[in-house]
This record gives sequence, C-alpha cells and structure tokens, in this order.
Amino acid sequence: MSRNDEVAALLEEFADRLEATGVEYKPTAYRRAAENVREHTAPIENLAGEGEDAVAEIDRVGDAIASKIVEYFETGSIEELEELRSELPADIEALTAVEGVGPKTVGSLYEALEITTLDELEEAAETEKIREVSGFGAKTEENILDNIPFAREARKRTRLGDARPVADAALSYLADLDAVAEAEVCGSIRRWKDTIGDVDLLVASDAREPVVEAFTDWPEADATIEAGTGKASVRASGTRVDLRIVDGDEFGSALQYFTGSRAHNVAVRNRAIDRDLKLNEYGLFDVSDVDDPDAGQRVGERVAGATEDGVYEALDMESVPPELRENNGEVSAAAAESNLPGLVETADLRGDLHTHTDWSDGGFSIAEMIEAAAERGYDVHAVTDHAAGPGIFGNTGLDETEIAEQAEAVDEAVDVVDADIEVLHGIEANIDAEGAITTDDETLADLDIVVASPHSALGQDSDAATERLIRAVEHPHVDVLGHPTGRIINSRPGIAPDVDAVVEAAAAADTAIEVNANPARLDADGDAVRAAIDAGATIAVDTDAHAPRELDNARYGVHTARRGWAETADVLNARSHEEIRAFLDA
Ligand code: DGT
Ligand code: CA
Ligand code: CA
Ligand code: ZN
Repeated sequence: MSRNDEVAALLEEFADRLEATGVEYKPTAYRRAAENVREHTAPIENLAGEGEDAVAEIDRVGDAIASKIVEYFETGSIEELEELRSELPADIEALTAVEGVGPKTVGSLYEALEITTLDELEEAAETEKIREVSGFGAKTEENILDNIPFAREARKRTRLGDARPVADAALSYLADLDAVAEAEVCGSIRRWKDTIGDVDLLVASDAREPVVEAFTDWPEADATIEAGTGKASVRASGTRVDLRIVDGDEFGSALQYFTGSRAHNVAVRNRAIDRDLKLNEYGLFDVSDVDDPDAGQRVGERVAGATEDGVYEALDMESVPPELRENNGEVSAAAAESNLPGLVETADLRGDLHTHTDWSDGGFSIAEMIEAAAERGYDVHAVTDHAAGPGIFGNTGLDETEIAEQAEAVDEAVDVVDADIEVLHGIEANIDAEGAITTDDETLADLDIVVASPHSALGQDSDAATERLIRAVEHPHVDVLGHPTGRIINSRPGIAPDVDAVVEAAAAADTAIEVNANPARLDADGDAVRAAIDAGATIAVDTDAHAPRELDNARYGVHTARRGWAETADVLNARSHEEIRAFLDA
C-alpha cells in the first residue's frame, strides 16, 4: 500500500467516525480530501516532509486536514482520530461493510447496545435487540441480519481490480531480478476471477534463497507472512501474495498446476492417466513402464514440464486460455480440432460505448474524454452521461432539454478536438423498477446510442428483476443493457434476474449486453456473458469511465468477457464504426 493510500484510508476512517458521532459537513470534506490524496501523483510523505503548506497544495485538502497529515508523519498518529477511536471502540470498517449499516448506525448501535464487531451485530439482530433501539424497527433488523453473511464473505476476498495491480507490480519486480529466469502470475488472478483469495506468483530460478530474500524485501510488501526455501508469502495492500520458486525444467508444469482451477486440473490429470501419463507440478511423466506410478513425484520418463504449452501438447490438447480453466467444457474443446474459441483481446477494442463527462458525474469535459479516447487509438467514442431519473443523485442527470443542449456541445467538442475518431452522442438512461425507460421516447430517438441501466430498486425480487430487464431490452430505442445487475462487488449483490430469459430477449431485440469493465462492477459477469453468447446476443465491453485514466479499465472487462468465452466477433465495440452504427440503427 502506498503511503497515499494509507493516508487516504485514515482520512476515510476519520470521516466515518465524525459521521458516527453526528458531525455534519466535515465528513464530506474528509472524504473528498481522501480521494484527492489517493489520486495525487506525488508521494504524500515527501509533501508532509516539506510541511503543511505543501500538503495543502493538494486539491480539496485544507489547512486543518493538512496539519493532521503532517502530525501523522511526525508522531505516527493523529490525536483527534485516537480520541474518536476511544470514544467509539467499534470496528467501523467491518460494520459498515453490511449494506444498510452506515457510520451513524454504528454510532447509535454502540450507544444503545455497545456493539463493536460483526459477531455482536449478528447476535443482537438474532435476539431481536436491534428493533428495540429508537430509530430502528423489525424490518431494518431483518435487513441487517440478511446482509451480514454477504459482508463477512466480501471481507475475505479482494476485488480483482485491487489485487491485479499488486500482482503486476510484484511480477515486474521479480522479473527484473538477476536470479530470476522466468516469472508469471498464476492462481485465480491469472484466470481473471472477479474476486481473489490471494495472489499467486511463480518464478523459475536456480538460486532460491536470494529470490526469497529479495521478495521479502520488496518495498511494497507491508509484512512477511512466511519465508521458506522454495516459497514465501508477504502481505501487500491488504492482500496475501504467495511466491513459489521452481527449476526451469519444471516451470511449465508448475504454472499449469498453480493456475488451477482445481476442477480444471482434475480433468486434465484424468486425461493424463488415460494415456499412461502422470501429471503433477513437477512435470508430465510417462509411467507406462513403471510398476507403481504413485511411488514418488518424479517417476518415469519426463515428457513435458518446461513450458505450459508443451504440457498441453503432450496431452493432445490445444493450450487452454487461463480464463477458461473452470472445467466448463474447455478440456474437451481443447482436445478436439480447433474447438476452443478465438477469444477477444484488449487490443481488439476499437472504442468505448459507455463514458461520462462533467455534464453529469464525470470529472472531465467532453473534449478531454474524446481526446483521451483518440490518444488510445480508438476509432469510436460514445458520450453517454446519466439521464435524470430514479437512482441518480439530485440534479446529476440530464433532462430532455439538457440532452438536446449536450448534442450541440458534443458537436463543438468534436470540432475543437479535431481527431480521427467517430464520436457518438448517447445517454445512460435509467430503467425504473418496472422496466420503463425514464427519458422521453422522442429524445431517445434522436440519440446515436442509448445505454439503459438499473440504478434503483436493486433489492427487488428475482421475478420482478427478470420482467424489468426483459421490458428494458425490448424497448425500441435501447441499444445496450448497462451493468445488468447493478452489483457492486463486495458491497452489494444487485438484482438476480433469470439470466437465460433476459439474454434471450436481448438477442431477439438486438440489444447488446454490457460487460461493465469498472472493476467494482464486472457486470455482466463471465457466466452471464456465456449465456448471452449461447443465446446469440451481442456483447459490449465498456468502461463506464468518469475520467480519462478509467479507460484503462477496459482490460478487466475484456478478461471478464473472455471468462464468458467471448470471441472478437461477439463484441460490438470490437467492430468498425460503420458496423457499430449499423447495429445501433437496426
Ligand atoms: P483464490 O486464491 O481463492 O482466489 O483461488 P486460487 O485458484 O488462486 O487458489 P489457491 O490460491 O488456493 O491456489 C492456486 C492454485 O494452485 C489453484 O487454482 C490450483 C492449485 N492448487 C493449490 N492447491 C491445490 C491442491 O491441493 N490440489 C489441486 N489440484 N490444485 C491445487
Ligand atoms: Ca490464489
Ligand atoms: Ca495461494
Ligand atoms: Zn450506471
């Protein structure tokens, strides 16, 4: 965790604790400051070393907060925060992970029932003590009880978007070491699962000790969990990072083994057994002349192991892309002639069809966003700010008049930027609880693209959600179903429609299903993408970017689509802008 992240987390805790004690406005100031400290490009410890004025140069960081940051670096703690912690000794981070429990609730429940942990919260809800507290009722208590398991589970796994940068940083650090011949990520992170238990790394080296030593000395590691001869584990940014070190001739089989999933490995190993071969992390061995293949790890003649491709090849298989390794048909597909899909790649994307600007809740102008898209080499870019409607905060969203005004602003921005890119003017419209689109039809008809997303009533039951989304995808002006479930990974589950029914309706109506690449969403997920493609629906991989750098999230969406077996031809925004227009106009 960088020190900017560390200070930002501290300021966020400060905000929560102020809010818990009933303080107004100040919490918002602390949260804004936290956000800007996190995004600030200069290391906060350097600024703090120069003094308060230097820290206060950061946007939205006022003198009061700057002095607390300097205090933190000088003394190791912030006195006022310590006081807040002792006044309210509750694990506010764990408790607020429960949907429906905010800092104020934590404050009230501590005052009334001295609740400080998730276990205590659960017990109080089970014994119906919460409904007795003023301001709470039976319904609130039931909601809290329902949401505790999700919060508990969520705290165990890290979002892909938080773990992947840690893995990338560790990998490049290791790959640069002289003693390291080869390095690769493995485990669920190589399979691009949406949440990660721990990060797994594999290295080929014949000098294990110096590699372990360098790994535990990795500047981004916060603590060493264990250090052995062939493996070590550290904690970085709150995530466990496991490293294994193997010999070069075993690197491929170890990579295959530690990439998993377990179910995929079992299926591959059975295929080996059928061929009188033995597969493990040390290699692929011919055991046809061996009396007892279980006598040891390295029995028989080694037929593969140095490369992963070599292992699959020796089993008469094509190499299986890691995203497919979940034992969902990939083993038989890889064993047949060319039955594996030609998966979409990040480089195939030709544009983004769901982005925001400062006309709604984005942070940058239309021109800045177009420029950023053009710089990435995109051929097409859609401006799709929020329409006003249910679930959209205050006047963040655009009404029909503002949408018409924005059309002119988009034209002007296109002239100003003057880049070789096709710009589409669209909107992210809202799907209300019943599936109606809350922007006028005449306005929608004039737009190049309509992304329609659920932003409200995300707790509705499954049948209502199914009907809602079917009605939305069948709306004549809707082109893309945006983040279909509205889930926020580790934070709220979103709606749970009958996916097959929705994607069938989408395929019939020529409405694309979005894979929202924001790593907090990854919605639709891999399973839903697979169902959509099987139903014949088109996929759109969009970032929902609110800032230029968020266009870089595209890779998370692409790998999620790959987990759903998406080929390049399945993806709308991997097509030319003429083909995209044709799809939108149809
Ligand atoms: P995670 O970390 O929970 O997101 O999931 P993975 O898949 O990264 O699992 P992890 O970290 O426990 O182990 C990494 C890979 O190593 C796993 O995908 C398969 C392989 N592996 C580890 N232990 C075993 C085992 O006991 N049996 C088998 N067949 N494979 C294992
Ligand atoms: Ca793992
Ligand atoms: Ca692991
Ligand atoms: Zn949205």
